[in-house]
Amino acid sequence: MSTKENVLKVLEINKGSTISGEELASQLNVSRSAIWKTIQELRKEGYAIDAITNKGYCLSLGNDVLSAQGILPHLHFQDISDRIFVYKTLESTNLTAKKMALEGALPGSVIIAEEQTKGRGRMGRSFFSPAEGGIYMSILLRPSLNISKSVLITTAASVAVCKAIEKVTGIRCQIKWVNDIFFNNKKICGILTEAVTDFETGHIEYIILGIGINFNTSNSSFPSEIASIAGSLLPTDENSKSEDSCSPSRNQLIAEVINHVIELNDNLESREFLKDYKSRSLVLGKEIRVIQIGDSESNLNGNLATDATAIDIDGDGGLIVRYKDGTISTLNSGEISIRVK
Ligand code: BT5
Repeated sequence: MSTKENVLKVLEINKGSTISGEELASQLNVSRSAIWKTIQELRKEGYAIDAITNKGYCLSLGNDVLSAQGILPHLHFQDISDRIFVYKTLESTNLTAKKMALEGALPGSVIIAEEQTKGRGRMGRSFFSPAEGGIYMSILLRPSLNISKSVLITTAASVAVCKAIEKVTGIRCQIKWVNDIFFNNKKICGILTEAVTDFETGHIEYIILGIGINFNTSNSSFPSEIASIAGSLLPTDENSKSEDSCSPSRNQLIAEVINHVIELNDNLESREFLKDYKSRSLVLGKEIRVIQIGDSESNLNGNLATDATAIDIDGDGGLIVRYKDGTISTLNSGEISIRVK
């Protein structure tokens, strides 16, 4: 680790408390002037570090720059501590994760960006990923079950994200089948699960679990096309943006998402999380409209857009629906969208 990473690590562990330059220097076995230089560099990168006369340096509790060092103190699985990669800007964390997987990255690797320039949704849609206030992350997982059960992975991930959000913020979110997380009737998170296949064998090597969360994205920043549907977990307006030092941090939430995803992924077969999934469902018991891919979403009267009632979630995360003619069917494909009416 570089001196900068080491200094940041010690400051993150002591976040909110002061640590003297002398102590930092002796802990890290470098000179005090090296510490001073490093602190200046970190400040330039946006870290809120106070220098308190005769006491030392203090990373402010309100500091929320994303970093591996900020995530690690909250991570339960220290065996992946060297697989957390944080970037300022990426086209798409899923895309980078895919490249890294093909270059041999280990399972449990997590790719995080402060901003995405080409954030991806399902079926070629885009995910708005501005630089401030969002969380964009992709986790590389080894599939522990047949790919035909891939909906189950997205299902488990939705529950993992909801549990992490609840732990860090106290907010209870709801899930719209299959991959959208809602708070106050607004979409605050989307999940995109993709597979990396071995070219020669056709075997699925990795699942890339992409998660985008509007954490404290300013409501006024959403582009007009999604302004009425998108929301933020900790809704902020430029005027009311909280500087509260006790507010939860993105680093903390990222760590909890990783903790919960790994825990649930290791126990997918038990399907215990389905109970939680159902209790958070926004669609069960509701009238919905089922839209098949290829069907224009702007033309909902096309043949493939059908009205139904959502009646249950099956053991593999599929949505069981009853159509108007009484036919019962299970929706499994990721190539289907639903609208709650
Ligand atoms: C999703 O697709 O919601 C999956 C989004 C996954 C994003 C993560 S970020 C990290 C990783 N890297 C990536 O490149 N992607 C993943 P879908 O269900 O297709 O929803 C997309 C639709 O949601 C868009 O067509 C918009 O209507 C809406 N939308 C776009 N950006 C949004 C945002 N920031 N918040 C809420 N809704 C949004």
